[in-house]
Amino acid sequence: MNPKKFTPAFFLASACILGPLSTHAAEPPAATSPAPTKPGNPIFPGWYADPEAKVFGKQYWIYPTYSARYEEQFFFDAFSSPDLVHWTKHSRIMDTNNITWAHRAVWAPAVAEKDGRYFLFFGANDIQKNEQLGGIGLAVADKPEGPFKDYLGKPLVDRFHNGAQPIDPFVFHDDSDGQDYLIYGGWGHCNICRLTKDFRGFEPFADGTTFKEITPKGYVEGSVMFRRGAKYYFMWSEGGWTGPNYSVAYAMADSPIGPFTRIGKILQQDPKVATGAGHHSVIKLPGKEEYYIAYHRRPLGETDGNHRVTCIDHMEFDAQGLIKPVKITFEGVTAVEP
Ligand code: FUB
Repeated sequence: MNPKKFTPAFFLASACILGPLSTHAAEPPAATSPAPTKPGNPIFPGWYADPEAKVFGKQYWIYPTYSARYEEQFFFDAFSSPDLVHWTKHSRIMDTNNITWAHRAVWAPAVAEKDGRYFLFFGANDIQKNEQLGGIGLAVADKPEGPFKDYLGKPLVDRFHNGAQPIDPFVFHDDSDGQDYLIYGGWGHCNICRLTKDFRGFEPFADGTTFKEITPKGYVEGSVMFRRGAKYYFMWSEGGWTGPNYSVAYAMADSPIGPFTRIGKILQQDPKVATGAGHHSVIKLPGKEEYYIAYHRRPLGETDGNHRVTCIDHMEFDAQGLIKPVKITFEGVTAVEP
């Protein structure tokens, strides 16, 4: 399917309107309208959650979960932008037609570029116990827009370790030593694993463990890690994802394996803007100390747990390196090239 472009005027007009999945765009702006410089939140139409935001070359990419009934979650769409304002939809970059073991609840992608290829980690099937088929899978493509095909022919993580449901993968590349880590886990437990160079499996830590638990207090799911200076920031979602209190908290440590002590919440609902703000990712502008947070939230007054929309706002640090509470907005951010 051809990519579909979205104009910011649509979002400025509709940002405050509560409604179901929108498939129709507003009239294009008149020729005399000033060029829009902000996308408004949400940044594109549709029910999309768990946004994984990346910069690949001169493009921003967002890989979200299609937020619907589990049986309808058998594919991923992606969105690209040159400036965080104008977004193009890439439909069905991966679907379970070519992932034999995955059939439902395809969730929360994480995408990593390695040696010119793009690896998409995802959760599938929402397994409840080890006897079920599913877990965290891996697909690969030659381009960020796919098409992504099964890489392993089976899940990469196919069972519970340390109580962690195998969902919500995140790939952390530590540029201090070149090691790639898979960090993942639902049901209140988080594991970190050292990925092998070919991403086909794991190699143990020095102490012999492969699935190392790093769960901080309050952790529910949706892990994110990045390094800023010498500090490792670990972020996660708290609360129930269908409710208003879903939120994001964080910790800092001197190593990717912690120990991580919860510092506080930095993203949550705002009664004037939206509820259930959580499951995020972080964009850093290459070469600059400028950060953005991509996250999902629920429109005010909405009670359907699946009505989650993708938004971007600024994320800032104080002089001590602590993350300041994020102000969630309808306006979004100003156009900026990566
Ligand atoms: O979107 C499905 C699930 O909801 C994700 O895996 C969780 O993190 C929550 O956002």
